[in-house]
Amino acid sequence: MKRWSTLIGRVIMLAPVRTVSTESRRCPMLTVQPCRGMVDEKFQVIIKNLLPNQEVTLHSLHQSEDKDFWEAFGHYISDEHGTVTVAKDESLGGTYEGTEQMGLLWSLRPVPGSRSALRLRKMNVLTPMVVNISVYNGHLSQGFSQTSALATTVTERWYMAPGVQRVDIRENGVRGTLFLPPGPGPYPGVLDLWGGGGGLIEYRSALLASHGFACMALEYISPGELKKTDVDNTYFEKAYQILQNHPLVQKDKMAMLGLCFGSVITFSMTVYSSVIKPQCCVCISGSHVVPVNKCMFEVFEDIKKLMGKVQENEDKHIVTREIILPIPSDPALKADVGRIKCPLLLVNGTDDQNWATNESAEDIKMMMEKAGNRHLLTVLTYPDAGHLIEPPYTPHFRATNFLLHDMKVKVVMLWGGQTKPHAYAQEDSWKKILAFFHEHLYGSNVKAKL
Ligand SMILES: *[C@@H]1O[C@H](CO)[C@@H](O)[C@H](O)[C@H]1NC(C)=O
Ligand SMILES: *[C@@H]1O[C@H](CO)[C@@H](O)[C@H](O)[C@H]1NC(C)=O
Ligand SMILES: CC(=O)N[C@H]1CO[C@H](CO)[C@@H](O)[C@@H]1O
Repeated sequence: MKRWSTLIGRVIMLAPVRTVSTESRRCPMLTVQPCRGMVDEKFQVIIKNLLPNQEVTLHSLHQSEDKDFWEAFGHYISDEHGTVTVAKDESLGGTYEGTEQMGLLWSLRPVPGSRSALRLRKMNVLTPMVVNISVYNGHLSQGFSQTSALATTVTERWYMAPGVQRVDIRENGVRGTLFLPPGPGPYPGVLDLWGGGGGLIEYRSALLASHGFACMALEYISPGELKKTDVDNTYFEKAYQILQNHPLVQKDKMAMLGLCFGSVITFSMTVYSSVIKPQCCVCISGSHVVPVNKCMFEVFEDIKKLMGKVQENEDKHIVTREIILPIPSDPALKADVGRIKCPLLLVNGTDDQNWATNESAEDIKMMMEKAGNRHLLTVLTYPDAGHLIEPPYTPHFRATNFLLHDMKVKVVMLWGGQTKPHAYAQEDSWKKILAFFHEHLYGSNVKAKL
């Protein structure tokens, strides 16, 4: 008896399904390939089995290590076969528009109602960035969490390739993390410096190790505190030597990479140090003004004196690009880049609101021209890119919270840039940075693997 009634129940429940439109027989198929990949690797997102000309929204969702939710989305219309191919089809609206294969990542932003002025940064590179990609019926712009998706795929984005080793460095007072590519080596070495925000930021080094470079992320400003006894020139020299003397590093294939304040140090060390003699340097959003012949504490004291030149825009965001303007003509106030003896790659964005990188690049070019080493300089200029030119597909942050060192003041710093051109700058410059390192450290013109 029981079996029969169950069966009848089933038949009744199934019956209407047979008679309704074809729509309910369709089960959209969403694929993301590779679903586990490197952060600088493109993925292919394809939706199949939709109705022809069906409006759908592709949505990405990420929960950061700080537990904030970030999302991006694009509006699509399927083709006559019921397919959407993100690499070929246009997003008609959303957080990005146009044919943008990686828009679901570079246009990520905090979901409405989040804390303000956030920046997304991966602190633990031993775990991947997890991004859920979903497809929704219709063109939605909000309410994703209350709507059920037609399909979802969980993707992983890694900074550390399989086999890359992460080594803590606490030696001679130096604080850093070394990333070693898989295999016996030896490898060229890259010393990697981030900017004035301080802390130990590992993700770019992990990614460079994934591309075959022994890369050391160096902490040189402890967040929130600077002491007179802190870091001076010898600190960077010690760090450079630790990397250079590592058994898996090729002593005569060394490079420095800096962003913002890290660039200031790169210029200064390359020009003045008798220990730091790299084969090439990359400076992103940097300047040769503010020579670091002083300890970090004194440099920040100097910068504080320039605070009168700091501006606030209508949104109360801090704009610091003016503080080194006009570029001083007094050679004592800037690193003498005419003495640089190795190839130098500068990366700048024309909408940098944090540092006068436009003008610095011009001045560097002039100084090198005069000194006869202009042939060593390559400048990549990106229209409408901001200050924070990071690895590919990192979301664009126009303004974020920032702690002014030693003043214990939290401000919102304006970095600048427009999202789409900034994303382009990140993708293009990364390829060229890798190619530059390959050329000058591996001695070949091997196209960087991307
Ligand atoms: C992503 O999807 C997985 C599997 O469904 C789920 O466990 C996880 O909570 C989702 N992540 C977010 C941020 O919603
Ligand atoms: C940088 O230079 C370009 C071209 O000269 C200019 O349009 C742009 O406004 C400059 N950027 C800033 C932030 O001043
Ligand atoms: C040295 C150099 O090429 N500097 C460039 C930096 O960006 C501005 C804005 O596009 C250019 O005008 C400069 O030539």
